[in-house]
Amino acid sequence: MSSSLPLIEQFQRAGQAQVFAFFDQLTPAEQARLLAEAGEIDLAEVDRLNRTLVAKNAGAVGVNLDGLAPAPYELLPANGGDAAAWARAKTAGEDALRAGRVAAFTVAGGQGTRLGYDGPKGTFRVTPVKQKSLFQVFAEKILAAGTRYGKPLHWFIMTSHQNHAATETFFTENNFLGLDRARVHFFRQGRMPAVSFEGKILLETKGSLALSPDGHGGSLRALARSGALDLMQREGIDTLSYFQVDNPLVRAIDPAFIGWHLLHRSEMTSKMVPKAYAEEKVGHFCVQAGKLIVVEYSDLPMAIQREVDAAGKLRYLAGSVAIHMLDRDFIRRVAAGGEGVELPFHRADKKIPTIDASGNPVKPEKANGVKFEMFVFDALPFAKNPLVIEARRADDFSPVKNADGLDSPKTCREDQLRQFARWLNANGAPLATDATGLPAINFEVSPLFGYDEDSFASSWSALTAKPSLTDGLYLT
Ligand code: UD2
Repeated sequence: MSSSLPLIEQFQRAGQAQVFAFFDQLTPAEQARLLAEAGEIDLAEVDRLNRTLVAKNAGAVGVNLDGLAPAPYELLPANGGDAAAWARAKTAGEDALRAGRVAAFTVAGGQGTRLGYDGPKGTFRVTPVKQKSLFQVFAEKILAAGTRYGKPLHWFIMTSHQNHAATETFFTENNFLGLDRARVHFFRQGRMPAVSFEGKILLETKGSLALSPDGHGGSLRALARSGALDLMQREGIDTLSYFQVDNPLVRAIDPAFIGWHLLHRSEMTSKMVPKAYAEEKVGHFCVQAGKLIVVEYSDLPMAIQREVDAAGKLRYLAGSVAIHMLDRDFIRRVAAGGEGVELPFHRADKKIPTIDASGNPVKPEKANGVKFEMFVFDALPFAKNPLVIEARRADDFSPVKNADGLDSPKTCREDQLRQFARWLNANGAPLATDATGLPAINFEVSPLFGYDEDSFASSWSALTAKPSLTDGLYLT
């Protein structure tokens, strides 16, 4: 116990003595656990966040809107972009894939709370016929791209303390979804303590802290800490294709995106899709003081989100759909911090299960404290030559976030069907659809058959006997 005194004293001196209020009532094992959790906490960081984000005089929480303007982006050729430049980018991306310079990276630390799903979100089933999980869809895209370019890809998956073991078990039980297990790498993101509105670190029980994942921005630190960056370096990988676990439509490995990033010598490149409507809940690519930034929907006043130009088009049209290309050495630089390069934390007021002064559990009905999270897009202003390119929503973005309504399993399934139908129609196999492009039949294309227009076209043209397009068809 004597060796633990300094830690307890540090908490007392930092005004956080409540963390150990019940210490004497705990068993030795519980004491050890609490000390281990407390040892994870950077008290100076908590103190700084309390002063800057939590204290009553912390000033206006939120972003400074001075001099904010919409960010420029590379238009798709179909919308007036430079077709030759896109073709050059695609070739450069394909060369990088053949050279094994690219790895896939999925942030999968969040829980499917809004979806009402109990389990790692990546294990949620999304495809129309085979009911494949999100992880299965990504695995097959990564496998197929590796085969196409003759270099199997590495896949990094960031988990959280809550779902790490369950995620690993899922992969083990499912034979790594057909991938070589030596190329699939899991690592846990960091945690941050929640604090009360008075800045006191909250206990979840007498012997444990209220800890939560440090946000997807924590992925940059976690990539460094886990040794993933060193592994990339050893393997000759300098580019990471970043996407979220909730979006099965994503072009996980997109040669043109990779090529734009490399040819532009960009340290971080992002995809935008034009916002579908002003209130859509995505971040906005903006420029401010010469820097590219993303302003989250919750931080941009609705009046600004609704501004239109002379042609009636939304001014802040460029929606961030959380798809990025990251340079390995840039990640290392941001993870190391210092020299003004530091991802900021954001404050989120939440209902945090805790205990009262007598140690009884409290299930709050309204927000009782603050969680701190970092966002990966906050790295953009630190990147050299950052770039935004346009993506087609129909080919890159249909997340599963809510149980019903927008961004639900139903909308995502329908968007997958629309994509499969488009690929068939583009290859001379006409499939009747409604006005939104939704086919009348339920069918599925395995990413192993086609994971984008090009790969689908190659596989389809190689089929000597074309299948009949009927309900339940599964192309693999
Ligand atoms: C995110 C973006 C939003 C838009 C949208 C697109 C933020 C703040 N907002 O909104 O601008 O791009 O996505 O779908 O990012 N995750 C972790 N660890 C964490 C927190 C999240 O791994 O600590 C992962 C999570 O598993 C998921 C992704 O990050 O893959 C997004 O998390 P979210 O569901 O909280 O993001 P959302 O929908 O608020």
